Amino acid sequence: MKRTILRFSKFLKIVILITFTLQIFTVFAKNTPYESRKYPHLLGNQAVKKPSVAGRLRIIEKNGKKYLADKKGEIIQLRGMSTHGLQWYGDIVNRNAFAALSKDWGCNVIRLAMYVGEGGYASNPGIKEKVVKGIKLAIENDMYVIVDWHVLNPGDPNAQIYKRAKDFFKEIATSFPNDYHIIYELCNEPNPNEPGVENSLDGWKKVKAYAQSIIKMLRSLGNQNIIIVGSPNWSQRPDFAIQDPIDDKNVMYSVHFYSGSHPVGGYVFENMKKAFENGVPIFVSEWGTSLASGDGGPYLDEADKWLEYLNANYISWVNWSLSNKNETSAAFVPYVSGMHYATSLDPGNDKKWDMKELSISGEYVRARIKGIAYNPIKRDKGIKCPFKDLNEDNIFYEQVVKLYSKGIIKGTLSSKYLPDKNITRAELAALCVRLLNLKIEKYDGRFSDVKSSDWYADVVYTAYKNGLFKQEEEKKFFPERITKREEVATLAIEVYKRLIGKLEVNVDDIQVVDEDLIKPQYRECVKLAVYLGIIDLDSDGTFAPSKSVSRGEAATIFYNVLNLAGKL
Ligand code: IDC
Repeated sequence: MKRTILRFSKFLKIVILITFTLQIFTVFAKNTPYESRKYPHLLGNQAVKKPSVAGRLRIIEKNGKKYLADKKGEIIQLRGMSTHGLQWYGDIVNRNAFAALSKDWGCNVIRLAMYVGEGGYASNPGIKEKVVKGIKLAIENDMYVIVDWHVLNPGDPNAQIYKRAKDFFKEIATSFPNDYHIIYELCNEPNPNEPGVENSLDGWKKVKAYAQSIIKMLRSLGNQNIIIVGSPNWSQRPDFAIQDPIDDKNVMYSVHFYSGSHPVGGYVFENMKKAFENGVPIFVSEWGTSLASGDGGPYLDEADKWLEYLNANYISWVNWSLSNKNETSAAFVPYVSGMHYATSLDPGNDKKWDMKELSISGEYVRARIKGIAYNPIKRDKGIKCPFKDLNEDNIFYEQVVKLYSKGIIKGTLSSKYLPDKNITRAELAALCVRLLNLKIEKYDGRFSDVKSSDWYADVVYTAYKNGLFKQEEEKKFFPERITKREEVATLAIEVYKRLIGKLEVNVDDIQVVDEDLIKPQYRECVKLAVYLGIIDLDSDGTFAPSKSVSRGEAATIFYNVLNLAGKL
């Protein structure tokens, strides 16, 4: 009996031990961020040292590869943010923002993107003061600072518009003689835009000639700072420097990528890897979580893959951008009509930005700079369906609530959405104006059938002013008229085009059974809308162009438009 009890208690002990161990494992697995299992180099930031510790930067060689190193010759990694164009989002250059970026975000570098074209330095040389202030604030806040001469359009850094480059760099270098915080980036992105440089060794030679003359000037002033040089095809060809490098021991070559357009293993990545493995010092001075347009996405999984490689190889990186523009790559929440205000680029005295003020991209990049796990805050929550006549079973529910959450559909007095009611021209005007975030224009009373007191007076006028609707009669808008499928399809394509910039699709091969019934002026857009999946054909392949469109269907159509444009 005693032996059985003994044996039993031993058995019990083992069971308890196993259960306990299993529990520890599950707790551990639950608390282990996915990064440490998939991408071990995304966590931690040991090599991200501040200038007060790391001092003057230089390039060192180790096993045939070149790395950025601190004053002791130890490898260092810079991680930080780039401003957007200073001529547009220059308000970011303020004391509170720089303090927050350094302390709360853990940046040890900031990049000042000084456009030359597009209203930048060439036409507005006063913008230089933003750069000077930015340098001072970066130094005060213990960050390195990249002075970026933002060559973008045109693409040849030797083009006439960039003629003051050397003078500009000379002025900065004389104002801050050999200050080790500063890194000079001589040409953001050489590219083929006229007058441009081609993506070839010849194109590289033009960039190199431009860079060499500025480097020579800087070195003759006794400046030893790190200098970053761009390469053809929007700084995607650092590999040209394998065979044809610039003769200077502190020059690095930039690589720019956008994770939605440039996958790991693709062209840009492979060019970078080849260059790096062949002893070219690489600096990723601009990358984004979006498509190359700056919008769409975000593509965070692909960004993880890139950063894993960069961190594992101590390649420095800087993310685009510190703005509250309504584009995915922007780090701060933008103004969205009816939904939220834009985040201020000044977080306030001794404050930092709240997570809710950061965009998805901003929140993600902050975690990656700090090297902490990315645990996104919940967004879009708390938005309950305000319409009593729409429950989750309704086929339009998801689309209507999503558009409501984005401020595109507003609540109604009756708290009903009336999904089956036909949509009117005025209601469509309101949808499109909000969807495109157009500035609301005050109605001037021009239409005999629109009174200033009508709820839609201003949106109808705004839509008219922005050319969204074709006018049949000069003095009438027909606000209460219901719209046909062919008209809505055409409007949807117009809105889509404005969201993405351009649209090139050949509609010749697209089949619609009742094509002859579509009015000629709508035919192309209807086919496009069908092709893009914005609006569906019936199961028999007909489009039924003259049928009306319900409010639920309209919500779905414009939901599709937003989704396709990467703006949901
Ligand atoms: C983009 C901005 C966008 C602006 C556009 C043109 O995000 O708001 O309208 O420039 O000025 C780059 C450029 C950088 C681009 C960015 C995204 O260096 O200026 O910013 N990008 O398109 N290279 C690849 C992508």
